[in-house]
Amino acid sequence: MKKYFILLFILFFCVTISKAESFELNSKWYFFSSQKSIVYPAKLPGSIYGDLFRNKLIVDPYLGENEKTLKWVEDTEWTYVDTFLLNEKQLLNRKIELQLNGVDTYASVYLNNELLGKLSNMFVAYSYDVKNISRKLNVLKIIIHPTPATTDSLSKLYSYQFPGGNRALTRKAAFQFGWDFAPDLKAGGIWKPIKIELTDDISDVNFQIYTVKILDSLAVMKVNIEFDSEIADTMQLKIKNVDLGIDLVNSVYVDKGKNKFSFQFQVSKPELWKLNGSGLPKLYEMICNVFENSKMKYRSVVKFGIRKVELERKSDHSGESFQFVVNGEPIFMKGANVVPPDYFIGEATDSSWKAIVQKAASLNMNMLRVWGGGVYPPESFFNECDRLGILVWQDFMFACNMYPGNNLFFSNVQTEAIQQVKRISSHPSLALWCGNNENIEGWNNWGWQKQFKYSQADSLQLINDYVKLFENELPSIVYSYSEGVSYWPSSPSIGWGRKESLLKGDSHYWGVWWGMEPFSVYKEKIPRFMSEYGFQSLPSLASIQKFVGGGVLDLNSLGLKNHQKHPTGFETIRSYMNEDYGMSTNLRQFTYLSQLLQRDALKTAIVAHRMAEPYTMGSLFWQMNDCWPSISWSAVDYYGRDKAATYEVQKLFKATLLSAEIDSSNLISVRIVTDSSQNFEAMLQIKLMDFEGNVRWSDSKKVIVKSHHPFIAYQKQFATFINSIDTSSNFLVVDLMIDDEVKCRSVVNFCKSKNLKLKRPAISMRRNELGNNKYSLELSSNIFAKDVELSVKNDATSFSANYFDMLPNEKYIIIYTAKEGLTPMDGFSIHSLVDNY
Ligand code: BMA
Repeated sequence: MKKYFILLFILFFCVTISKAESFELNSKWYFFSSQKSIVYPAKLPGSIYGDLFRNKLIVDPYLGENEKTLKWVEDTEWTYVDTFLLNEKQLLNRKIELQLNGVDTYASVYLNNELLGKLSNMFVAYSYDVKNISRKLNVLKIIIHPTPATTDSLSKLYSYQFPGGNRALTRKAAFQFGWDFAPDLKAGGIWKPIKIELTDDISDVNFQIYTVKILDSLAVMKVNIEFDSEIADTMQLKIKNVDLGIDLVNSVYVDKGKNKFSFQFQVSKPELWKLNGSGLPKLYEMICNVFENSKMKYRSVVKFGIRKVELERKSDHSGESFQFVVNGEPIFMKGANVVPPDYFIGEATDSSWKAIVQKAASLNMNMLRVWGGGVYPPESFFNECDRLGILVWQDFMFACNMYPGNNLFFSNVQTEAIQQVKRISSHPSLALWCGNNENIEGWNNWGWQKQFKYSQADSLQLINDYVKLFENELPSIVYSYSEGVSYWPSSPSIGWGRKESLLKGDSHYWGVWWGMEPFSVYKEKIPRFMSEYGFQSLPSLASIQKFVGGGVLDLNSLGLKNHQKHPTGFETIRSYMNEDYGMSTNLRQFTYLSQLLQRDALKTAIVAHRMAEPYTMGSLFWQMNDCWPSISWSAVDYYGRDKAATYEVQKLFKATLLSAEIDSSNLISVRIVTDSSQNFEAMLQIKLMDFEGNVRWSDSKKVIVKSHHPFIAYQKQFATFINSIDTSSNFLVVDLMIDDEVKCRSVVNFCKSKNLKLKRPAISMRRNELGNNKYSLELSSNIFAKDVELSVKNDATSFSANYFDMLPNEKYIIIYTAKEGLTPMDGFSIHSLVDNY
């Protein structure tokens, strides 16, 4: 097959547009269970549980213990039916395509009583040419078969059990089989739109633009255009962007069947796509048209950014680096892990996906990792990442398991991977494809071989299948369809119990939480890139009230307990709490203190990671969001309410970070790191104060803060001071000042919070209305107030700062925005740590 290009620079004239017509089948759907004949309206996209709940056929699965009564739904067969009309003109189209973009998971699809196919992968878009069976009135029927029964029967094909159970056998989101932050209700549904596409000639154009290289004032870009053609002919491929002055036409010979064309173009003085915190993520739009004799056959528009992102791994004296180099500069990645925003994934809206990205940007993050136990996010998520300058670490959807390697499974996965890689890869936000979450860590460290009594032959088979998929097939798909995007086989590459995990690769450090180690261990376990670590907390009381589902609201409430899916979750929180904050006796206290603990854990870790730059080049905590109302590691709960950690993370991920700490020999060290590209001069001011505000000692020092260069800005041996003061009622405050303004602050207590001799502060407040539902609060406390929590009824407000320490007689201005339609100060309250003792 010979393809030839003639590069012409001509302006097009006189075009006839015959763009493919497409429409979604999203109305008039109804559904029923195979045992019952009553039909009910269904919503598409959606979920079986969602439809049952909307029709008042089941109780709310997210409420209290309801989950436990609803398992029958996953064992039932459900049928979805839609009727749609095609007019005579539409029926004349040469091709009528039915596209099923996401069905979860095992399903049989019938159009006008003809079986089109059997579906077995929720991550694959299936399409069928239905020209020959289409009529004016069409009936589309999708039968969704129960997952448990299907995977049970599949398991008979294997002589061994898979470590994560039967979920290994199916291409359904792993977390739907129950996870330590999710319920266990496997029924799926039609989770993505179903469309009819009517076309005359070219059925599909996959149009991608990549950055080949960026030179001083020039960027070289590459265009890939791929499509199926029903005819062989000479055609013109045209790309156009007025702002960039690009108007190129390639004349090509198109074969019947699959065609792929590539060519390059240049952009002079490009405005680069930059990361949140590093500049503006400039996006361009390119129009791609395909013409045959001046007749437009297809039109596609792609947004692209001019940027280079590479995962760089180079041997060094300690092991191997692991850093993302963006437009030639290594950048420290600040971010979190993302789970699907709804357990019933078809119920997740575009705005819920976008909200995750918007939150990340507001928390000064520049990377999100999409965890491999969930789903590949929709376009809305990637578009928002493109728009806000957030890089995406994208796992393939495999987690904490070993997977089969037989032909049927393998080819199913190949289709999935090719489709997803093609769909996602040209987004400027995509930084990395990663094979799986914790599969190789599990295989090497979790004792599966013994637990599942694998013979040598079984083990060999399992690991060979692993290598075949994650070390051969997936990287070769990424290489073929995702130009310039790096691939990493498994996150993490080495388990957290092994010292090599700190020398190379990425690390999931779970010694804190799973290993019950103190938070201070984060300071010792410094890896090259920390892609997971975290600590659980309870969501706010307003959220708990919403999901517990009646009864007495306390720690023993069964409705509350059902939302804690970690086997030792409450005990683990309690044990850390006793250590640092002391016992708590009621739910309110437990909630507040659990949030402080989570904040402390993330603070210790993030400071340690950022101060270790460039040895460590990333810190992604577990986990950004929730898939249901849950007691989990999330920073933002299912209802979108922030936790104490959220506010802290926002400070910790700011460009400049200041940290003051006292070690066991009473040495005070003040460290600073900045992501700012400019060095700057600032003043350090250090004060030792008692809780009444008397300054016992102070010092100051001029410092030069160098870009990306963490350093010890101040150090002092404090042993003599410590011996002469009451450590439980004095504290140190360190401010980084520029032009007399405090830019960063660190408050150091000399003993654990539970041992502080806190007194009840009198906090005064003045409120000013700023308009647009915004208010400013001017707060002041007569004495030191620790971990001040501002709240309103239903948490109907977001505050510019919360869970902060107040120095005696200092003014604090907090801006808050009341949620629309809610009385701003309704139920306003101020608590601080002392109220809990
Ligand atoms: C990590 C994740 C998840 C899990 C989390 C908390 O390892 O990969 O599997 O939910 O730990 O236990």
